[in-house]
Amino acid sequence: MNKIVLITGATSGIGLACARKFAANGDKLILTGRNEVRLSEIQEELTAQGAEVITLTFDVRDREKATSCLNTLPQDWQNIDVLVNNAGLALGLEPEYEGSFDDWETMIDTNIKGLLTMTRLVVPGMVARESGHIINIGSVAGDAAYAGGNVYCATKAAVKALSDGLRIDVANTPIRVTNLKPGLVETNFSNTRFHGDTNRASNVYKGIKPLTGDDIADVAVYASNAPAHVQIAEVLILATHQANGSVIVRK
Ligand code: NDP
Ligand code: 8X3
Repeated sequence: MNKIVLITGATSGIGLACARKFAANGDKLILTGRNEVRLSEIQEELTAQGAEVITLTFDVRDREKATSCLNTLPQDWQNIDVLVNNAGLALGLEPEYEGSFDDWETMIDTNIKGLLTMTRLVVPGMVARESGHIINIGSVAGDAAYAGGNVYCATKAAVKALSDGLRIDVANTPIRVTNLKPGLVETNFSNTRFHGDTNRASNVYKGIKPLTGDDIADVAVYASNAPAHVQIAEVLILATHQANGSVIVRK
């Protein structure tokens, strides 16, 4: 309780749901994202409910800006207890041999390198304080590739490898590392994937009751609240009629 929680990509979907759930849990929030106006609106919403919130506007791909923003944190906000590496995206669903170089670069730079940047910037303080928790938002997509998922799936497989690697690297400390692997969650994810084609995006969730951002945020808060000797290492969270990244039964 009353931890300092930094969430990347807090302006939408799972990140926003985490902001609301951690705030309701009594935690202090550092909300980061690219959309300054949206961040201010969310800050206003949560402070009206009694939460303490700081916002930082940066793109996780911009290492220098991320570094300088973190350096602006007041002294008593620098001891980040929980890092939620959530910012991420999928772009396209083309076969690997037809994919867009630009889309690949954006996914790799955001989902892998952005996550690594945040980890590199925040975790040394946790190690020095011998306290902390990193919650990475991986995906069922990281367990096995699905048709057209190729590069996105590879980035989420990387999130699993980086979570597992970090867990080994901090095993001699009280720091915990959690990889949350959601399946179908209805957010802005598919709109982004299909470059704003809302019809195509809504078809992704047709005939199945998808997960919500809140469903994932509940697990993140649970992992954070678990007793210090309990490390929720990995959780796969699927919609009930989804069996894996490829098998989705629509009715
Ligand atoms: P949304 O599109 O709703 O939210 C994505 C968030 O990430 C937005 O706040 C977005 O900001 C932010 N973001 C994207 N790129 C950057 C960047 N370069 N720098 C900073 N912020 C960035 O999707 P979700 O909430 O669904 O996605 C959140 C995470 O969950 C992602 O890592 C995704 O891969 C993962 N995930 C999603 C699933 C799903 O089915 N929805 C399932 C499994 C995992 P902006 O608005 O500025 O783009
Ligand atoms: C998002 C879930 O199955 O669309 O990671 O890849 S999926």
